[in-house]
Amino acid sequence: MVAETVARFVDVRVWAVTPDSLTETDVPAWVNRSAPGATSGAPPAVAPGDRFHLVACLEQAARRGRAEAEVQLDDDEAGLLVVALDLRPDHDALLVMAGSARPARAAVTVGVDPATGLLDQGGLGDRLRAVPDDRSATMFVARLEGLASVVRSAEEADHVVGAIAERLRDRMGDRGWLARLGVDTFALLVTDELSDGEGAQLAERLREALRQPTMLDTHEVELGAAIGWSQRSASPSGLLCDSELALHEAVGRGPAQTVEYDDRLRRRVTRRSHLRRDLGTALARDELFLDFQPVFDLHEMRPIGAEALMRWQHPVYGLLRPVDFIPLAEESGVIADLGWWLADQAVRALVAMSATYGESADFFVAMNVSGRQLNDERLVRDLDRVIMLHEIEPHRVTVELTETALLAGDQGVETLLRVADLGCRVAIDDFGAGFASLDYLSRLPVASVKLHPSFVQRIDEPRVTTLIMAILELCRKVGVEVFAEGIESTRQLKHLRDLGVGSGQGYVLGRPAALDSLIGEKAAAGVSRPRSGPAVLIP
Ligand code: G
Ligand code: G
Ligand code: MN
Repeated sequence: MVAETVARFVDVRVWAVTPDSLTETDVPAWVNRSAPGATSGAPPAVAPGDRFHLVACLEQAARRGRAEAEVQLDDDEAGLLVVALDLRPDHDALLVMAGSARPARAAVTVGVDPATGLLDQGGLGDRLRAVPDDRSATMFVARLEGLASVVRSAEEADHVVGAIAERLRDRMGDRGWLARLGVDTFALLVTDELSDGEGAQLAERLREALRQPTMLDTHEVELGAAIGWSQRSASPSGLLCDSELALHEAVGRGPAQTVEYDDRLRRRVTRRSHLRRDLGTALARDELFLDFQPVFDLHEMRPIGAEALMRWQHPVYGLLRPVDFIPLAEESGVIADLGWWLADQAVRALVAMSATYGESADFFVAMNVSGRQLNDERLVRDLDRVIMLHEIEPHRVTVELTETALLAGDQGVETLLRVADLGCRVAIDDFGAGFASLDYLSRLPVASVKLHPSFVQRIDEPRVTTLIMAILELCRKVGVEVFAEGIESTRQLKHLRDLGVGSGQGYVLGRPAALDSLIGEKAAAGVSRPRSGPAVLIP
């Protein structure tokens, strides 16, 4: 970094190097030997060909004791730069430090974050490269949470970050090199050998130091932090990448998380990025299909409908379930592009199943929609078209959504009203798991709720039984149907029936399965089927 910087400039002059005891062989004649800040005549320019030599000499000097140098760099674009180099023997390389008092057209410091005086990314990179191969290195990267929501201006942000940096220096400065990598991101590079568990402790200390309240105007602000950290990796730049990857993971896991890097994490992240990449073409390659889980009338014990559950037969990773790819499809927006396909497949299956299960004109199909789809006008349009195309009655299509889907945007309620206007049914999935379920019952055109499976799992607990009864009563009064989900035993089934739960689904009644295995290959013709592929997951 120093070498690159020095080489970049048009005119390099070394104003001073201390200590004075350095000899001509340490630092050749192009150095003005007077102390930093002296005003004697300008030193000669260092010829471009000599600049790497200069850097080598300065490094050499630093090996023998702490040295400081002021280097003037004349840049075509930026004008005159004066940087002070702080050279320390224990780190075996150059560190470019804070600015100098020497007047210059533009005083810029290299390697240091001007707002906090901590190292910047370049400075940290220098330190990192200077760590000998046989020396241990641990990198912590911490990101403040919610800085943007507590400050109202760049000045306030600088004030808060400055105060936090000050505390970091006080509390952690003795443990290693501190840097600021972005507006709200700090790093700590430790080059001592850490004992078992010490890394995690340091991460905690770092979080504590960051979390201390800062006065802002008349009130205190306290910020949490996400932390990623990593020990020695194959290359110095790898260490920073690894800890940033761990930080990214920590941020994704929720507030105030700490994640230590390991190779499995990288494999997972790699897998995720492959899946995100491949999602775009999964449909065109015919890799997506729907499984269907029958929904039963619990009293008459006959199927009254089916829930469509998306699957992805990935050419490398094998059969994937929605948890593996739906969140990615939502992030990338691809989920909204799948809307037509999903609705069309679900309704085709509905038609095929009705032919098999026969008599009931009310047999329904339920499809899950995500928050992204609720914020996309195509959902209503696609449903409308698919219903017309296959000439089915709209109430035979149920749109299932979770609370999270509703929280994803403000267009959701509007969309659901239009879905209900079409005549489709709206069901709230995982009912009772969230905190706003009752609010939705009052505001949305809800036809049914699907009890969260935990109610069924814990149905033997008296409080849970009471809760289910209360929900049934409540829903009956507002005309909302109640479905049970995750029914796994006949005992649970009987209990639910006794309580008066009319319909439900679960492994004991029928597992999600490909359409042709439910109704036979012939009847299922016209609906996408799983193609054979690796059944085993390749990590
Ligand atoms: O059986 P399973 O692991 O398939 O389903 C897990 C969850 O994935 C279900 O609770 C459902 O909410 C979600 N899911 C399944 N299929 C779809 C789909 O087509 N779209 C969306 N948005 N979610 C789905
Ligand atoms: O959309 P929803 O989250 O309700 O999707 C239902 C999910 O529950 C699917 O992943 C399905 O595979 C799963 N599932 C269906 N029946 C059972 C069951 O009886 N037990 C368990 N553990 N999971 C089930
Ligand atoms: Mn569902």
